[in-house]
Amino acid sequence: MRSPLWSPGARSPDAVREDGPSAFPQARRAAASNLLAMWRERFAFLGLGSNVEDRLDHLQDAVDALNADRRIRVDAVSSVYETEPVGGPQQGPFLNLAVRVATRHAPRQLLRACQAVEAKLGRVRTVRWGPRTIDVDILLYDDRTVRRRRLQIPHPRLTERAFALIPLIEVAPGQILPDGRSLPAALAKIAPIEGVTMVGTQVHMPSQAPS
Ligand code: A4P
Ligand code: MG
Repeated sequence: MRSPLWSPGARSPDAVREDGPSAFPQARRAAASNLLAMWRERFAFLGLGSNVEDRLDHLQDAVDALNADRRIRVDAVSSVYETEPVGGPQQGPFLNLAVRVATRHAPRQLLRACQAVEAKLGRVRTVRWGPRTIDVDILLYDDRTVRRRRLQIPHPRLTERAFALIPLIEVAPGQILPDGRSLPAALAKIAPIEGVTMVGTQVHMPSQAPS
């Protein structure tokens, strides 16, 4: 039986529980944690390369897979460049690009996320610098320097490589290297540039629609 105090216009005891005094701090806590999460977002710059099978498809799939990680949001995608292989065995030309991501991963977690994308796309490591379905490298993470055995940021060979620097400059135009140099200044050091050609086709920003 309903309590004699209940009337159609009155709030049910359930309603009091749903939006009563205890729900308010919960909503505030959720909003605060969202704000904190956004506050913790950092920009990082990744270099992607592929030189086997359908290279453009691999790049697109990798960009989509990165964005599917809930702690990574792909924020900008550079043009695609066809590039002569640097180092390694004799192999076919690469397609390279760079992306800017907003991420809530710390650097080492971001490396793991990049390697998970490589694994998802079927990358098998045979020879160092050898042919690959996809390579995802962390080029820069905010303005941080990381010197660990398994992770160096900036990427240790970034400033030697036009195939990494040229797309990076597109998505990180004002970025300064931890040593204070601008990216164009680093590129000028390795001029003249050969073996890097912008191709007409593009990799698209991941669809914002939920998959
Ligand atoms: N590692 C350390 N720092 C990083 C970082 N900032 N980002 C370690 C990603 N990985 C980093 O990488 C080997 C190890 O590097 C990882 O286990 C990680 O702990 P890998 O991807 O397994 O192997 P890899 O890519 O063959 O070796 P490496 O030394 O990363 O090669 P690079 O320097 O990435 O060069 N030519 C053209 N035109 N385009 C290319 O994209 N890529 C390479 C690979 C060679 N030549 C190329 C291209
Ligand atoms: Mg690599």
